[in-house]
Amino acid sequence: MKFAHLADTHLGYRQYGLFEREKDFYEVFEKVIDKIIEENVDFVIHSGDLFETARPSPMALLTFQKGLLKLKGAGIPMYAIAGNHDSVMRKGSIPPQVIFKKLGLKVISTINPTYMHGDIFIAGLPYYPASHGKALKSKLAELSQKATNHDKAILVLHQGIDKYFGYNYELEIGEIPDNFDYYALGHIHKYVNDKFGRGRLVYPGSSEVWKTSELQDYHENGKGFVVVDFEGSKPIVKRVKIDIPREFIKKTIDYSNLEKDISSIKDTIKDFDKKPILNLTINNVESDTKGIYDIIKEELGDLALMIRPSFNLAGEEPIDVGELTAKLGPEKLLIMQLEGYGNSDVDILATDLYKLLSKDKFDEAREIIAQFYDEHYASVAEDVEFKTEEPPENEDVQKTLKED
Ligand SMILES: [Mn+2]
Repeated sequence: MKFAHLADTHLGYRQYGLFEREKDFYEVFEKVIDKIIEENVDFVIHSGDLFETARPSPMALLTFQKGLLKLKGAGIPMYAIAGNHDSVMRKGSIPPQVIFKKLGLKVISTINPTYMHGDIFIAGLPYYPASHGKALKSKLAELSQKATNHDKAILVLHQGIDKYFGYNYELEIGEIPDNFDYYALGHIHKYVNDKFGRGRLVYPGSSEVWKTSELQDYHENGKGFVVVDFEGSKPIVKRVKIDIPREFIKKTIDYSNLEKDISSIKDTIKDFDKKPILNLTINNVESDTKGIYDIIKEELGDLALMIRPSFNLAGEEPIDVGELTAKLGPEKLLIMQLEGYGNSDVDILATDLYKLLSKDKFDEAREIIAQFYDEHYASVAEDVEFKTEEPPENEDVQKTLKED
């Protein structure tokens, strides 16, 4: 018995506001599906953040549908939970994964937290925010209790664990039940493969570079998924790397050597199949940063998908790109600045607000803020209700969740 485990595919993510980057994420997902079929596994587990948002675009939905049907054609079912990106923490809301139940997707939810695959017990939960830690821990205790009846058990979660994620975690390693053989985690975008419980705990990492801070892990571990051999007494985990479609190039150049350094970068990237993302640091800049940016753009602009420069003035502490990037235009600049936030819903909110407010449309601006608040933070106001962990009131929703 073999299975594939992947997570954090973030379909629909438009990095830097570029459609090319959105397509890169789709392309890598298609490669993952093909590779999974090649690996001849019995089933697949997706540990959340399948989509970038809880309201994916038709193209993101279709990309997943195509992959799911391909797996189905090969006789490989998929089990999936919702992550923090593809769920809305609101009573009665359902994640986009539910759309695909009729196509065979086995959604692991609070209503349907367990499945049997042959004699393998598969249990899991969707993402729980730290504010619902109590509910999460009591659900985990229930699942752990049920796992005692089975020889082989898998726990599927989309959570940060303190041991691997220094900040913003929802669980401490000691709070995770230790009677499972494999822990199929999602949420942390770097690759983690650790000994835990009766076997292994794995974060396969994101399938594409979702944030530039993931580059170091990408260069060390690559991006991809894992194949788990579940035959023996201990699971055997094999890392399967998938090439991402486009390179990220990071270079430091010196102002005094500008021409030579630029032409060496030109030589490096001129034959690339796909234009790379160029992260450039220019040291010892005297003044005219705009002039330098113009030269870089002139020389490298056609060879790179995006150039992200930062300038360090001679004899001074590093400075931000500042007014220089203003020539990119306010919308692109906004999205670049928000990259660290890593949430394209916020990108959309910011650019929509920019458009409305620059035309003094205050009422419409207020309305989209209220809508955003409702969708992302209303759970805080409904905390008490959510904590009771009752199924959603709406009967239709309940029926959808219960159906197989
Ligand atoms: Mn994620």
